Amino acid sequence: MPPFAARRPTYDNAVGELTLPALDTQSFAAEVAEGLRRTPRQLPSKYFYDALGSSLFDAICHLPWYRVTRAESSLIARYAAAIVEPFAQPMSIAELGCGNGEKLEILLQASGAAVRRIHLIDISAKALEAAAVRVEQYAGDGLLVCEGTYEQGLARLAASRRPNQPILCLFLGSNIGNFDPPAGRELLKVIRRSLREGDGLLLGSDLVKPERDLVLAYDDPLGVTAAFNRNLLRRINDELGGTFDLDAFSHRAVWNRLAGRVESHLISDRRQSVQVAAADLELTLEAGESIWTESSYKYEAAGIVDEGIAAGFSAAQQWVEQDARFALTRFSV
Ligand code: AVI
Repeated sequence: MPPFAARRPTYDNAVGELTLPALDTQSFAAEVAEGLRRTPRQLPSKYFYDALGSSLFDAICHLPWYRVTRAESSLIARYAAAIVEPFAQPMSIAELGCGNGEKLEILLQASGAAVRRIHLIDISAKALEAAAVRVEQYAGDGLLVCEGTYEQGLARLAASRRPNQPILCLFLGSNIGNFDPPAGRELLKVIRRSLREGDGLLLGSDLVKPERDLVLAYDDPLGVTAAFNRNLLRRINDELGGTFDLDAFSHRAVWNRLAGRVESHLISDRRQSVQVAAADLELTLEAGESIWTESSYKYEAAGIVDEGIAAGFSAAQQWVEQDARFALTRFSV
């Protein structure tokens, strides 16, 4: 029995652990084929997070140049009691894209809130395992783990909620920034529709800051973010029979001021042909041609409040870390 399974005493089998099909090999191959045929060529950033990608992301969060995680953690630690204050207790907490669960643990510890149910939703099995081990002791009434997309996790959350137990939904880490604004708006609406009166949403969003800081955050001198980016090609090679030569691609991060996003690219260092067997794909990349792998949108503090209200939430309270320029916004339903 794997150590994770042995350490899950509060698991509620009535709802069950979910491994949902949205991120299976077939979908991965189809999305890779579709993205690489586009102009400009693209790959979906949600596929960064296999076991190695999740570990590389954890390392990014420790880099001095990537301040998102530290800024958000310090806001949560400082304002934990105020964050949970409007919600009737005992409450449930759900985290969309929980990663390793570190920030959720800070909130649970620092707020002292009476929490019955904890719902963990992530596309990375490795991240879910780490998060479950971290927070299971706080889930008086069971831990529900959903390996799937945000939408799948939200549907499961709505279906399995307990009566008279408000839900605080966490969507942290500036994960909203990996959606383009229309898709981000749509996701906020989906979250709002999954919640009821008395519930809340805690949204963490990175803010616009000087270009130099933004580029360093996504192109660090240690090359960890470059490895995180190239790992997507390694994953395609391993899982889809790709022939990408990892040494022949350079990582590039660009601040697109007009669009309000940092773009991450993999630039082909030379003219080269690549095959991806499972995607039935053969392509030729020119020297200097880019594969656009990620967008990280940056917000203005007031703009985030507007987005939440436009999605149907009511009151908002916001805490801003001015030095790193990061905002935590709590919306009520
Ligand atoms: C997970 N996501 C919000 C991170 C971001 O900032 O866009 C992923 C990341 N990519 C490069 N560094 C971090």
